[in-house]
Amino acid sequence: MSSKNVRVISVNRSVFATNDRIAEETREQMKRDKTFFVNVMASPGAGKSTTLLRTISELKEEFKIGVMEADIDATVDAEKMQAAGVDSIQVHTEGECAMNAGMVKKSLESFPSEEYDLLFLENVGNLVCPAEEDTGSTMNLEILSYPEGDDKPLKYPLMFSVCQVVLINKIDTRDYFDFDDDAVVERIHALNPDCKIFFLSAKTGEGFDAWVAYLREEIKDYQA
Ligand SMILES: Nc1nc2c(ncn2[C@@H]2O[C@H](COP(=O)(O)OP(=O)(O)OP(=O)(O)O)[C@@H](O)[C@H]2O)c(=O)[nH]1
Ligand SMILES: [Mg+2]
Repeated sequence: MSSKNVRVISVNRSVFATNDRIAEETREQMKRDKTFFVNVMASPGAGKSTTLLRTISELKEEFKIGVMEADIDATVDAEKMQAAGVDSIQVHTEGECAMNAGMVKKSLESFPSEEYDLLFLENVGNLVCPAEEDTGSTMNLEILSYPEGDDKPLKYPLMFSVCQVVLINKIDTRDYFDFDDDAVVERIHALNPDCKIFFLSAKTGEGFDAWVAYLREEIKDYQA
C-alpha cells in the first residue's frame, strides 16, 4: 500500500545469507557509479529526518539526492522527503529492527542508486541492530541528541565504533538537559579515535555549516 504517492516496498532478511559479500558488492557498485551512500542511524526521534531535510536543503543544488526511508511501518518520512523536493522511497522491513545489505540491494531494484550523486538511507530507529549490519554504505552516520544523554557511547559501544561521523543534535535544548559535551567526545573517541563529531541543531541550523562543508568535501573526494 502507498499513500500520498509514496512508493512502498517490503523487504525481508530471510533470503540473504551472505551479508558482508553483498555489502562489498554494493560499495563497489556505488563507487563505480560515483554514488556517495550515507547510512543514517539513531534512536527514534533523535532527529534523523529533520537533520536530513536541512542537510538536503543545503546540498540539493550541487548534488542529485535520493533518500531511502526504512521503517517497520508508515510512510510519513518518505512523504516529508518528497515534500522537500527529493526522490524518496519507503522501505518496510517487515518487523526487522534494521536494514542489512541484502535488504538495501533489494530496495535498490526499485530505487536505482546510479541516478544519484548522494543517497541517504534513514535506517530504522534504534542504537542496537543497525550497528550490527553492514549495509554497503560509504559512510555510517550516527545522530545522538541532547535529550538522550551523554552516556550513550558507554551503553551502545558498537554503534559508536562503526560510524565515521557522529552528529550531536538538538544543541538548542542545552539549557534543559545536563549533557556534557567534553564527556561525550571523550567517550566516542575512546571507542573510535578517528570519528568526526559535529555539534548542531537541525531545528535552528546552528552548527550546520561545518557539517555540510565536511560532507561536501567527502563527496567531492570520493567522486574525484
Ligand atoms: N529542539 C529540537 N528539536 C528537534 C531537533 N531536531 C529534531 N527535533 C524534533 O525532534 C522530533 C523528532 O525529529 P525527527 O527528525 O522526526 O526524528 P527521527 O530520528 O527522524 O525520528 P524517527 O524517524 O521516528 O525515528 C521532532 O519533533 C523534531 O522537530 C533539534 O535540533 N532541536
Ligand atoms: Mg525519521
